[in-house]
Amino acid sequence: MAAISCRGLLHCVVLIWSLYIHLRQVDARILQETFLYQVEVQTAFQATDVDKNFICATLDWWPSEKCSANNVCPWGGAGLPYLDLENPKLLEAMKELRPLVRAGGTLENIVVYDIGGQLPSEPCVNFTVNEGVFYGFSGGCLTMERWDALNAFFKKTGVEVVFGLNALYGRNKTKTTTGMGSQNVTGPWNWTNAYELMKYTRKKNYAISGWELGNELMGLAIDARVNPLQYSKDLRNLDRIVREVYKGHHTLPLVIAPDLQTDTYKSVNTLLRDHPAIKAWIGESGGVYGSGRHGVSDTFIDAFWYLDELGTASLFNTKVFCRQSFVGGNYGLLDRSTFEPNPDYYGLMGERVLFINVLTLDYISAYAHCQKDNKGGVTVLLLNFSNTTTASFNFNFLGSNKFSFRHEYHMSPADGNITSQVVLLNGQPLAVTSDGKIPRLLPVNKAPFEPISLKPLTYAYIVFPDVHASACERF
Ligand SMILES: *[C@@H]1O[C@H](CO)[C@@H](O)[C@H](O)[C@H]1NC(C)=O
Ligand SMILES: *[C@@H]1O[C@H](CO)[C@@H](O)[C@H](O)[C@H]1NC(C)=O
Ligand SMILES: *[C@@H]1O[C@H](CO)[C@@H](O)[C@H](O)[C@H]1NC(C)=O
Ligand SMILES: *[C@@H]1O[C@H](CO)[C@@H](O)[C@H](O)[C@H]1NC(C)=O
Ligand SMILES: *[C@@H]1O[C@H](CO)[C@@H](O)[C@H](O)[C@H]1NC(C)=O
Ligand SMILES: *[C@@H]1O[C@H](CO)[C@@H](O)[C@H](O)[C@H]1NC(C)=O
Ligand SMILES: CC(=O)N[C@H]1CO[C@H](CO)[C@@H](O)[C@@H]1O
Repeated sequence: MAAISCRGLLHCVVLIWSLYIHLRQVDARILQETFLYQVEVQTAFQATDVDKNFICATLDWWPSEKCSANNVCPWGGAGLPYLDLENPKLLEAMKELRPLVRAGGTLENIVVYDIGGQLPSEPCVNFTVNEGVFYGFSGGCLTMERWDALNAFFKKTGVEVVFGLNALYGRNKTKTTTGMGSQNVTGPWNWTNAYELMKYTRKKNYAISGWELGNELMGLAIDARVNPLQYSKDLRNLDRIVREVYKGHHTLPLVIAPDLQTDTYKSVNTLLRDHPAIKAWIGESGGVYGSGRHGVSDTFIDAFWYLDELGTASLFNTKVFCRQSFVGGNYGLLDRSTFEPNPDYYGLMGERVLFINVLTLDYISAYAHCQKDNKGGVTVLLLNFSNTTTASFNFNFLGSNKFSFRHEYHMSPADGNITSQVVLLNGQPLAVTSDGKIPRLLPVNKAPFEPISLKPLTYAYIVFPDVHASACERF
């Protein structure tokens, strides 16, 4: 639910007045025992904006040998070195969604870049299972042929990319502890290999919009932990080489410090303050730790986590929200063997966020954004967490209340099975066309007097194209 906040006296008066109306309606609702929900959307001013790159998805490094505890190995050929970049369905799905791509993940920390004549001091070999080192794999190599192919793919699909660097390069990766605990690593990051990759990238004119220093190396780190003081020194080196390599370039790529978890990291925070080009953000958010769970994180029901989280994040000034993963593991937006979109792939929310308030929030989540690509329109996402009851909604737009029709996009699972990988839009399955094209999302049109009704455990996008929300007129 969106919190409503007062901005100035006039707004407070409006809000208190509408709250009063609300309370009278609750009264009426209880007395009449109806199930009519009052929804109120503030259209005169916006809550916040999300970044144009808010929707982000990861491409990870895992090889097919990566297995989870229950002996499921969910990566197949979806890792960065192995992904079939020519697959038409993959291309289409990437082109249509155009998320910010975060190329990285746990194994980014150990990958070595093979830059022609500049032989790295660590061997450039494929990943192999090795229980004696961090993350259970040694090796990992990015050849420049593969880097060229990946960048051609990024360019063809029009995505922006941030790349996670090998922050353990030059460090001892031998594991001395067993079990879940992480181990402190000492000594500095050897940045020379990253520097060579960056120079190559600049020379080739590949548009990388951010360079990220390692994956989950602080706080609740996986296997290897770098102390904050050392990390901030490493980050300074990264900042320095980015400035040097991109000297004279029209834009400086971002320098990204991922996964900062608390404000106790004074040195890192000071650095962030002194270097505004360095950003902290949500780098990876898969909902489920360790590659996801087939039958949950790749099915219809996952939307109740993912869309709710996206909605909440958008209200709280999160600039970028990276879904782990675009493809790979059991939490991909695409199925990793067919490259068909999983239900979470489809979405309609825009970039400008509005305040929305639903009376009696039990079981309901609601988010409102300005409609994508249509000035003045509003898109509302409603999720019904109840597995038993259907109810209807009454909309009130504060600031503008005339609309002559609305579009409804009801999302439900195939066969009423919430763990289905097939999502129905208004009762019809969404599936890519035979040539791999993403289906157009077609609404049903409703007149204002027709009730909005949402079945248990389903969600819907309700779009009001002609409500003339003033917060959505200006872009
Ligand atoms: C860092 O790595 C480079 C090769 O990439 C090597 O030549 C150099 O000696 C290393 N530096 C240190 C301090 O180990
Ligand atoms: C490394 O993996 C790539 C891609 O799977 C493969 O083509 C190559 O032959 C492998 N190299 C070695 C030395 O095994
Ligand atoms: C790495 O650390 C392990 C365990 O502390 C140690 O046995 C090994 O000698 C170290 N290797 C190097 C190259 O420093
Ligand atoms: C690892 O470093 C943290 C602080 O960064 C410290 O609290 C902890 O005691 C260290 N662990 C070991 C085994 O040295
Ligand atoms: C609804 O959820 C409750 C609690 O999880 C469960 O006990 C009940 O069986 C579910 N009902 C249906 C119709 O699925
Ligand atoms: C729901 O769909 C999943 C995935 O297709 C399947 O494994 C499961 O058996 C189905 N459940 C029911 C009750 O049909
Ligand atoms: C929008 C909608 O249908 N909401 C229903 C979701 O679940 C709650 C709890 O059962 C119902 O009361 C709502 O009517």
